[in-house]
Amino acid sequence: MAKVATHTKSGDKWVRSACKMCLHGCGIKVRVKDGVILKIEGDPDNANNMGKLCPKGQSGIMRHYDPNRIKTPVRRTNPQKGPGVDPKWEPISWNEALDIVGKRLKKIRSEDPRKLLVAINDFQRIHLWGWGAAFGTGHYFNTVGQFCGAAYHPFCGFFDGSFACANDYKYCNYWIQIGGGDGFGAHLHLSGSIKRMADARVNRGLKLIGVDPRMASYCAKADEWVPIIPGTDRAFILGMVYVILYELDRYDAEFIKKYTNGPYLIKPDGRYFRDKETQKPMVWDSVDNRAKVYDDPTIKDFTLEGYFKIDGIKVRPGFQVIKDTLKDHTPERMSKICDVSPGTMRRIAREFVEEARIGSTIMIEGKEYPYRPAAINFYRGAIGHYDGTLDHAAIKLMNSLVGNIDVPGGHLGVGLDHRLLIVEPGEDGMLKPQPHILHPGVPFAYPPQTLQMIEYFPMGLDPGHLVCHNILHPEEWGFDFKPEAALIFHSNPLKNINGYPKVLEVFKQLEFIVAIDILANESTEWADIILPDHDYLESTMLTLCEPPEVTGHTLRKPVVEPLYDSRDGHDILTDISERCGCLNELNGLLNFTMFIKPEYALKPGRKYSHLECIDRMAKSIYGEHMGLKWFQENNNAVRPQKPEECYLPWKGNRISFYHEYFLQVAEELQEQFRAVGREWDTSSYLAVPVWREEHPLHKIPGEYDLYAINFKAEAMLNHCENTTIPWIKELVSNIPIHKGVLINTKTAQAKGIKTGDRISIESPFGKVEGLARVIEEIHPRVIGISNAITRWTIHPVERKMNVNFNHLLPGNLEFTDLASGHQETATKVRISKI
Ligand SMILES: Nc1nc2c(c(=O)[nH]1)N[C@H]1C(S)=C(S)[C@@H](COP(=O)(O)OP(=O)(O)OC[C@H]3O[C@@H](n4cnc5c(=O)[nH]c(N)nc54)[C@H](O)[C@@H]3O)O[C@H]1N2
Ligand SMILES: Nc1nc2c(c(=O)[nH]1)N[C@H]1C(S)=C(S)[C@@H](COP(=O)(O)OP(=O)(O)OC[C@H]3O[C@@H](n4cnc5c(=O)[nH]c(N)nc54)[C@H](O)[C@@H]3O)O[C@H]1N2
Ligand code: SF4
Ligand SMILES: [Mo]
Repeated sequence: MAKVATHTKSGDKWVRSACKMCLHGCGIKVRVKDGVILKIEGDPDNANNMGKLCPKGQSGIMRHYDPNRIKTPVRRTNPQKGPGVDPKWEPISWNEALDIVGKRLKKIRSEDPRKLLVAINDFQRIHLWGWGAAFGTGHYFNTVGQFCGAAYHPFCGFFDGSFACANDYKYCNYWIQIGGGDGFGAHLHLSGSIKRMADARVNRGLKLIGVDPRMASYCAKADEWVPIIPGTDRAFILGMVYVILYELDRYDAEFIKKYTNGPYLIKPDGRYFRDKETQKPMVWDSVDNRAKVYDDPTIKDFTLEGYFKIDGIKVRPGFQVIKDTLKDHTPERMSKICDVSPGTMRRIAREFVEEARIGSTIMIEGKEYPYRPAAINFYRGAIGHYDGTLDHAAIKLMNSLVGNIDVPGGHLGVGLDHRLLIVEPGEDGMLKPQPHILHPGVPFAYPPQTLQMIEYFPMGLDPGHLVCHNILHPEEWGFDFKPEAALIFHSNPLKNINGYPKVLEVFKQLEFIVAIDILANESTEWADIILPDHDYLESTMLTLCEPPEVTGHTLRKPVVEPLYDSRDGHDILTDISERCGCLNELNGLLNFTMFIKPEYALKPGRKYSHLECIDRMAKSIYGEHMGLKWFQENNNAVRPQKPEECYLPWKGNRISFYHEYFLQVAEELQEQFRAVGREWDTSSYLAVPVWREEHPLHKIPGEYDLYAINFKAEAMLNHCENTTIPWIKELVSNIPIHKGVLINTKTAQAKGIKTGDRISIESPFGKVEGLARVIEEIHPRVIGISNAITRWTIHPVERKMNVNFNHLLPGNLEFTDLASGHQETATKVRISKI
């Protein structure tokens, strides 16, 4: 690859750094002349994005020079607060601002730290997310997790020690994509994945099937678009699993026997049948025709199918349990739920199995691996639902059936960071479940200490959408405190948490809000004090966040001097910590969250700058010679993952095929609730994913005749926080899907609605208004709302279309996946012309 020139002939320079216009930190080179940024391009010497840069990355220059940036610390002078109310901020000095914040938070900390809500969300500074724990509070006041990853990350960690997952761009030939923009519009490392996907399609003719209620960009470019009813993807998948098990009878038996617990014998109660003496799970050896412990070296063949009676107990292999459980999930029955025809399910299932080439192998760097070039990829749309854990489990099941998990061409685990997949031996010959890669699991407590009740989601991520409900209804779970202040850092809870009326009420009740941001947004507009952060072109951080295919950090570094009187957000938080008396706790936290080794550990009683912390982090990960200075000179340590890092990485431990572990966790949870005399529904903690009729989305009364979905999976959008950038505004203003509420032609005709009509959209939980946009490319029973029309901030560039989707969602426990904390992200609505 060509080396990036650091100086051009004219004397101006190109500086290498990392992008932060979304979380993924692509390598960039920035042209700077006389201290002014002229252009941002992708860095061809960064193996992550290979010189590519998406529209968001291109537009960073306009974010940097946005005249509306917060330029100094400011204090609110308008005591009135509300959506669109001018805060009348006045500049104050850093010392004064920090003193006000420090004094207020110190008081709260000494009285009851749980009275502070914390919303810290910067994915490129994940090490700061736990700051609340250092302060003494565990509340998670936002929705990162429950809107997108709650039914995703913990399950990935449980399943194969990963944090995320993606199909293998290098070898996959048949790619089913469900409710996620990978390779086209969003999700993991867009700039690189677009290139990888394009290469796969052009060079290998990769076939793509897109499954989405609307024709998202990945569906428009796919070989086939399968429109589907929201929240029913599991029915579609299980219909195909039925075809594989009962009609095609073709699956990768060798993979299931060798690498999973599919052959472990299961008792009628769903739990492992164990050897009396050793307590090890047993399997059936079909050659010797008897049960043996799973690791008995004399096993000649692991049985997957059949029924056995041992000591009077009826047992069957996990595989057989799955097969039996799904015997009524016929394509005909599933079709009635998801509205995909049985014929389509049968055809796609057949193609999938054929393309998976079960039994074939491939040589990579001298080692032979199974070769399974067909896989299902997915994200938020597929699993962002009540029972999202079961949605995820169904997809993993179909992938596992063809043996494509973590093998060339298949469905690969993606790590959160340089640790890649966390592979440790667990119990019973299994890989150790790692559901808590973001932060350690929170022990059971009653009453709960966190307003999101993470104590009750041992296999989940913080359901931040429960915070506001619990503040407003403390009696339901016995909360004996009331938050009075919030610290908001790189976050927009008022805009992003569902159940908007509840969130609004909480904002009204908060007495004091401090924000660390670069701009005003719907939430920071309510702040009493704003402390301006440097932006990404002025600051330093080592970044690496859920990269498919590669690993290694890239250094973000200042390419110009800060434009204004801002400071690095990390240092601001350190100063606040010192003033409110939790500096030692912060240092302890950072040692853990920045992977700092004992020899570089931050010590109590001292303040460390973010640069010192980054230096210690780099040395801890890469060795003494690769500290901050090395990265300042060399920019990145990104390299392709080695085959042994991503293929068959489990070091002899089996992965879960039959999820006995979930039954175990549910039993423990039930015991804990029984002990405190409360009830909790664990009926969705299942070892086998099934379609469950008790889905509150589909039970919303028939007068709400349409489903409503929301999407952000478009290359130019980062959530929608960047619609305040003129280039992005221009782009979205010219693309029809961001011009109004998407309604199918037939549906619009039946309701007498035309493009441009003002319509009301009403769910059982809230009502909004918007302009209709009539299109063909959406399921007739669904309306679609782009995130780009959902905002109302005071920023002068924003379009303020304010079709606030989160107003339509309930923000409560009833619409929450109790196995993961994921909220139901779709709803049902009725619409009418105004
Ligand atoms: N470009 C870009 N990349 C991003 C982000 C970004 O904002 N922009 N954000 C990052 C973050 S935090 C996240 S969470 C991810 C989000 O990445 P994605 O999951 O890709 O994004 P979404 O747009 O939320 O949802 C994806 C798709 O799901 C569809 N969908 C909605 N409901 C359903 C359903 O019930 N079934 C099916 N099959 N599809 C459904 C929507 O129409 C949409 O096309 O991307 C990350 N990367
Ligand atoms: N309706 C609806 N709601 C959603 C979603 C959806 O698809 N639809 N998606 C959900 C998902 S998946 C997620 S992850 C969450 C995301 O929720 P948030 O994490 O709240 O995400 P953003 O809206 O990107 O808000 C981040 C804010 O950070 C600020 N910011 C930007 N750059 C910097 C910086 O350099 N320093 C500092 N200090 N601040 C900065 C900006 O003001 C921006 O508004 O939202 C969820 N909410
Ligand atoms: S994918 Fe994200 S990090 Fe990469 S260029 Fe685009 S906005 Fe920047
Ligand atoms: Mo997200």
